[in-house]
Amino acid sequence: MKIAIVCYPTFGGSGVVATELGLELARRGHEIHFITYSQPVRLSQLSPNVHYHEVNVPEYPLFHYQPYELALSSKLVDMVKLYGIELLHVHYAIPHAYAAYMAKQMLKDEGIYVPIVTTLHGTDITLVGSHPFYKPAVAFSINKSDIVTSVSQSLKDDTYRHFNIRKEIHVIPNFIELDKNMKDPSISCRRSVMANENERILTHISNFRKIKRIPDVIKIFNEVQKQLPAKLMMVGDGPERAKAEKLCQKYGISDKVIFFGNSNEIDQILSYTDLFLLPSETESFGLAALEAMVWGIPVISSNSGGLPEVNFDGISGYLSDVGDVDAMAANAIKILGNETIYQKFRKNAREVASQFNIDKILPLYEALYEEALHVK
Ligand code: GMT
Repeated sequence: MKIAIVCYPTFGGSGVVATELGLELARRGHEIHFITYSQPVRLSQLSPNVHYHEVNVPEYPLFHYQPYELALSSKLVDMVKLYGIELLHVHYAIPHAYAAYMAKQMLKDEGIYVPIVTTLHGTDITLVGSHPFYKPAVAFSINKSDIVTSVSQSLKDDTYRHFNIRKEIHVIPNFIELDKNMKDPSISCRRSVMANENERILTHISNFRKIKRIPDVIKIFNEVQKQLPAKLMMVGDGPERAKAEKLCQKYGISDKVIFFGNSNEIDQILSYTDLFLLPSETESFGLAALEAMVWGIPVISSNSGGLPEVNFDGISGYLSDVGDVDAMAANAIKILGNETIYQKFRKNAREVASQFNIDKILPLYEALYEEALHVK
């Protein structure tokens, strides 16, 4: 199939999922066209079946806001015509599903039919999309998509709760490539650079937005490091970072916490991590937790949104109520404080992660693509 993938190219989970999906589809022989405003972060190597088309939005002083949707829908029309693209798979409803619908209508006018598959990722529904300023347009574009998927049952339920959706929503969980990380020869253990031999390494990875509850990460770590020697790796960047750095100063633990900023060395950092922290207010899925679990890293998370669908309580880690820092710290110490328990959680985390292997998930998308091509 010739498939266009539209996504946010930045460090967000939706862009990562879209990119990894496109790359795997290309490996399986599909022709993939990434269409977005800059090269997706994980799209470092272009393979024979992968194309990347940049959406340019010309700056014009009259426009207070540059019209990205317009530029994107025009680009989609041009690329469909030029490459004979058969299907548009858009990740994140805003504004991608909306722009895809416009492109579809323009193409229809020229006698070209191209179906739309929309994947909902979370904040497009729970945070931004349900805002009254966007809600009618988001509901409209979901209803006008030919196929709609969501990355968890929890997000599916939220979507039906927030919007008047008449379409069936198919749950297709996010995925990982179980063996890819392990095979990467560039990954060598540089644990000693980060921590002493006797110190446990805890890691948090996110975009440091309020919804991630970054102060909770610091508070949990502060409690843990009082009980056992430990270091905290903070990976990512965003509005809550400065607050987190101040909190570390306040607790007198600045020398035990490393702020990496956005990093392309996630796998390296995870390769020497002992425990992953994700105390978010909500997560539609929690891809970062899954990426940690592949490395056999137990996860301490909140029990909100889709997290219980990824991190299994008492098996791959522990889940607690949002904001219950004490319980999260106690669970972290329980896992890290006993080697036998710790090894059991490590094994379980990897086993749970294997349920999300790309081999199992990708055919679900392919089946829906086939269905979309036949709905006309
Ligand atoms: O977590 C974010 O703020 C980024 C956001 C995104 O759109 O990239 O992540 C969402 O999509 C990811 C991939 O499907 C999910 O793993 C995240 O849980 C989800 N974030 C939220 O629901 C807050």
